[in-house]
Amino acid sequence: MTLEELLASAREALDHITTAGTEENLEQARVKYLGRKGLITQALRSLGSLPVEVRPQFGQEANRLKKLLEQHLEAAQERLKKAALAAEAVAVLDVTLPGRQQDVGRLHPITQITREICDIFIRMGFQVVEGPEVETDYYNFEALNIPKDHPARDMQDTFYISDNIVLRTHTSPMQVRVMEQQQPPVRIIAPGKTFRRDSDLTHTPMFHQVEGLLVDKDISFADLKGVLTLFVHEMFGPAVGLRFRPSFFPFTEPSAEVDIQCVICRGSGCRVCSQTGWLEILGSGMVDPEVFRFVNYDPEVYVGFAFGLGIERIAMLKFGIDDLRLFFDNDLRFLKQF
Ligand code: 2U9
Repeated sequence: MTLEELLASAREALDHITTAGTEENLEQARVKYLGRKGLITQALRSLGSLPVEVRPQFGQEANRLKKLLEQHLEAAQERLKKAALAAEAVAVLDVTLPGRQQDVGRLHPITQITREICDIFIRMGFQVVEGPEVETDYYNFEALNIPKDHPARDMQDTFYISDNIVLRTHTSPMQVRVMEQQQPPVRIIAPGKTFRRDSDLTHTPMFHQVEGLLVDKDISFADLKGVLTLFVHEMFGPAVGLRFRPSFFPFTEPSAEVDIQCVICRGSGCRVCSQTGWLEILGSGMVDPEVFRFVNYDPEVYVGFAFGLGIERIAMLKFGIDDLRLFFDNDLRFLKQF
């Protein structure tokens, strides 16, 4: 092959490469000129059969042209790939169609209220702890001073997984678990799902609680009243009155239930408060020394108070919802209002 022939081949190759309309055409051009048996490749191979005096120039020229063609080939490949993608996009994407509206989700009202409650206690220095919903009999009952034959076990109508495993009936097992792990001071709240075999207008088999526990030296009932009063005022407003009523729980002694002035009628009496003007929203008390013995806290040194509240009830009062079951029907027309 002469130098002229080589240049003619290269020109022809360049023409094919730059005008190739499809990736297939381009591949044909590559094989024809730059493939193993391609014209340019052959030219380089035939170098040995050329007269010695023309070899260097021919070799140099052939290599330069090979590189040049390879560059053009690469550019053409890129161009055709982009064009193919664009063509595909046009085929599937009609940019004149109106956009699809993206639905924005929101937090379930129970989640919103749980966070609001937790935030109030976090500001008072409490830590949030979460744990298992399936519990042992020991953590759910025994360690909370509720032995096997205790009537409180009936009160709580439990879902049993086996003789010793239950769905927790309150979040109190978490407080026991934390006390097993650390010495006082303890300042925790335990939010979460709880389960009881109960299903009617005012009870669902699954519901939510927040329970709190504070253990330290020199804690008195006045601290309990202070913390819970602040909580009520943060949650329902500083003008809402509250009262502490004696009560009983197996794990606290003395115990008190907390009522707030009815948020619907402001205390004058209505259907929601059964004409009493008061709504029960919290249970509380000083931790029974028996409970401390289970976790090896010295009851002569440490004192504590605990409390519990039902989140659904708080949410119903805050949002003015009159049917508990609405929370769990999953009806977006209801949920979208919060
Ligand atoms: C430990 C010690 C004491 C948690 C408490 C209540 C009172 C209470 C109810 C409120 C409405 C449950 O959801 S509800 O039905 N709870 O009245 N809970 S004191 O006392 C504890 C917890 C853990 C170790």
